[in-house]
Amino acid sequence: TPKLKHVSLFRSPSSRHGMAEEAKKLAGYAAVDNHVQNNQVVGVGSGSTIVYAVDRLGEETIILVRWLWPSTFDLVLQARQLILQHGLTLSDLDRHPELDVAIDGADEVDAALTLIKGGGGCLTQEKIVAGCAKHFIVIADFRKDSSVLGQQWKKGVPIEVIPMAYVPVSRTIAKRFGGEAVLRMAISKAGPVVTDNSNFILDWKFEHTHNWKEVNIAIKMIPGVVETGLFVGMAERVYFGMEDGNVGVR
Ligand code: ABF
Repeated sequence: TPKLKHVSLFRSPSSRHGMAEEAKKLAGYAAVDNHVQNNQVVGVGSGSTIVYAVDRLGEETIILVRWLWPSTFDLVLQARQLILQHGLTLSDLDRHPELDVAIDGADEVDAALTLIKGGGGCLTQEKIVAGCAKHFIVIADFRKDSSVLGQQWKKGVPIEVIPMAYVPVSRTIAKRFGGEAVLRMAISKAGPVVTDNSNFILDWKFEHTHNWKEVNIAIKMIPGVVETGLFVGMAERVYFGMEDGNVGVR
């Protein structure tokens, strides 16, 4: 039976930031309450919203899957810490190649449940985990909800690339699809962001909406592209925590 630990979460936060935090919690809790049962194998992604979903799990019988190749990438460490702090069993795809459910955040969600992910730098492993799950559930606050990609998330589509290929890939994307694909730099500006797979990220700032399914396939075919942050036809349901304290479901 689904776990139904009802608590009232909404507390009139004083700022938009406070509202967004409450909204993340609403979404994370709703996803767990509606889709996770005891003794299931659950995959989780990274970011600030997933923290609330993991918080809601709270059962030692639930196993979480995440590929934790030794990495200093902070979001990978964050996921690992979260799992361990909650006393949950850490596993991987070697032991559990099939997941009951995967839950993850997103940077933007359109009307067709197409997602942009990877704003925090993680996308390839998250797409692998989502692809191994029977159900892929997304959680987000109200700021991620849009009818058309690009309305809310202004930083473009993250694309993970093999480091030696970032210039040719960037040129090919601009030539074929327009816009520009910019190498993501570390906040310190000391060098490029290096992903959890030791690759670089291009942020493709597209100029207009596309057929995302076709573009996703076409970009993946460019030599040097590892994965795109476009998740097309993968999300089964999205829970949005809303400003008024309700949960929107798409
Ligand atoms: C990861 O976390 C990324 O794919 C996505 O970019 C980000 C969402 O983070 P947050 O929940 O902090 O907005 O899932």
